[in-house]
Amino acid sequence: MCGIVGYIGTVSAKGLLVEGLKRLEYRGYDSAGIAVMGDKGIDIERAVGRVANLEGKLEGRKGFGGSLGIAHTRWATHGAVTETNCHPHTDNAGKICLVHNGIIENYAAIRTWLGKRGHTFNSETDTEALACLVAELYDGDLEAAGNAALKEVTGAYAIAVISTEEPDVLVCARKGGPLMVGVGSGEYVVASDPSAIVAHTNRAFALDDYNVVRLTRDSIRTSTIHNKDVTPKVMMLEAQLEEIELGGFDHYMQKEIFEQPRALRTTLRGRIDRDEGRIVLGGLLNNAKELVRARKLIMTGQGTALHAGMIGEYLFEDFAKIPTEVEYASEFRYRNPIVEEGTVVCAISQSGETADTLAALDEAKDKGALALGIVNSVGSTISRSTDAGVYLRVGPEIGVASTKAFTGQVAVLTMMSLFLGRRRLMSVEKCKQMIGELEGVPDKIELVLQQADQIKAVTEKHIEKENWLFMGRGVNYPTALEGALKLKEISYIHAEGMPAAEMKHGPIALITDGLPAVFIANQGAQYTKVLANIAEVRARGGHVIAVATEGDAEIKDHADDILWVPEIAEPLSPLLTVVPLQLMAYYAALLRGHDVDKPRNLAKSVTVE
Ligand code: UD2
Ligand code: GLU
Ligand code: MG
Repeated sequence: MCGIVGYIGTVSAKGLLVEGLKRLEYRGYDSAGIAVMGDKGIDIERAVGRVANLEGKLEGRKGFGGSLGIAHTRWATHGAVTETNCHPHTDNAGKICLVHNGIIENYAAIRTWLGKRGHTFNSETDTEALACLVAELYDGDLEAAGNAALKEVTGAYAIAVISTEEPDVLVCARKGGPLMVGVGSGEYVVASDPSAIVAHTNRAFALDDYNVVRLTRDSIRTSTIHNKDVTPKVMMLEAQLEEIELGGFDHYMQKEIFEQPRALRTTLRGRIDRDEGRIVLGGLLNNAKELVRARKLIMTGQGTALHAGMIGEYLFEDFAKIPTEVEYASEFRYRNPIVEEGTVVCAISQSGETADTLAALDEAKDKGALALGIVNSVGSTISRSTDAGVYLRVGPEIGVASTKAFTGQVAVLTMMSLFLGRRRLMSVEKCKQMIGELEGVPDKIELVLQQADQIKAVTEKHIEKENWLFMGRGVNYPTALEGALKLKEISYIHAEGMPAAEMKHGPIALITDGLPAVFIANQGAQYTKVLANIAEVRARGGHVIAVATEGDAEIKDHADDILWVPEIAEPLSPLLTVVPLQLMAYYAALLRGHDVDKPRNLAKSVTVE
């Protein structure tokens, strides 16, 4: 996930590209860079941090007067957030210059092949390998070299590339990553989404997968990477800028809930070996031996990340049979915890900057634990402070209430527990079965999302109620906590989550007529126990909203409202059951008129203890 802008035309490219980057910054914001074709080669500037940092660096610089250029805002997947890893990337000779959105999956093989042909690499990125590959295959025609290179590449990408050998040509291509071409008079603007285009022209077309466009100031050719001509459908862009950045959604939280299927496919991509029934986590390989011998795991985090860790506890104990505990990072840090030999601490954080979690990590490391990170933001402080870890790859999360990072964390914890389980006691068959279930999750989430209107209607029925309860058992007890947290965070409705059996030990006193009680009542080992807990609530006038498995006829006699999720193996079910709860919280905030993306008193990344 990142933003690409390219320009070829008659005016100076610099200002236009920086302006475009600012519009695309929401797509990725760990670093930014720009390249402009000059008389004596390509002018390049790159900076870690926001686009404003790049702008600052450009102020003092000469050059950058050209009217052909490319630019990029990065959300790192391969290599830390450093200036060396920033795009644009060039080949050794500085002949080819390229920006890239996405992942080149076979980049390691490409690098090895290029290494034998004398190429060297400065960065850790997959992108630099592609720049060098284009250079290696270049024979006087940038478009042809691009096509030849892309035929060798697996993965998802959008790219824009220029060459000193053809200073009046811009070539762009896509497979998987979005790319639009704005058609002006004597100028073209390409960008990851229309927000960077509409300021210049409202005529544009979207590039299709495996298509390449070659642009000069007075010509345009669109073709497939196999060199067959394509006639693009140029359309008029009418939407408002703000709308475009959200890609048709009203809020980032809504967008992030709905993009979970795609985000999780990226989380899983390349990490599953179906034939062998194994999980391949490159980030853990160096420590595999230590992990297999681990005697105890401690999951730590705060808020939503802690809830993901609680699900992790079930998974690690079930699949890998490793004793696991979960601790609020803030508590772990200050109670002088006992860390025995063979303890592995897993720090979970979307931003990788959570101060409490970082402090817990330092404490654990001081006491000799192996430290793992489960982090979204590449190169963040926590990812750098850990011995090893696994990145979520769900793309930047902007909505303050975490949604896709939560499912990303649970998916990574699932993979980690299978990774270890298979190396310990788990049979190939069982592991294969769970891998199959995990691969089916993105499609099943899509089915849940299709019920959004119905979930909204159920939420609306209870929107006046000031107190809600969320209950579940087993692996869905943390899901109940997460459902309650989401509702609190953005709708400001008081909600409590708890293990369903705990209710009768006190909270049952709260149940009054019509109190909304959300039960995670999907099919699983404790289903009949959940039904009994439901009966206790209904007997006292509570209104039961059940999250249940499609095809469950029995639940209809027990619940007032039902939100359906597809059937799935129980240990993986939180990945589905949490989705209706995320939507309920979203609609509750909306119906109460709150600012969903900027809830009061909350910040996206909590960097104070
Ligand atoms: C990694 C690399 C990728 C490529 C691939 C080769 C990155 C971001 N990814 O992808 O470029 O080299 O391996 O197989 O560079 N890590 C931590 N703490 C954390 C998260 C990650 O130390 O909180 C480490 C992890 O141990 C690994 C690296 O960061 O060394 C990248 O982790 P990953 O999950 O991206 O690993 P992988 O194999 O998918
Ligand atoms: N894989 C590339 C990198 O890590 C591009 C990431 C992006 O889409 O921003 O640099
Ligand atoms: Mg335990």
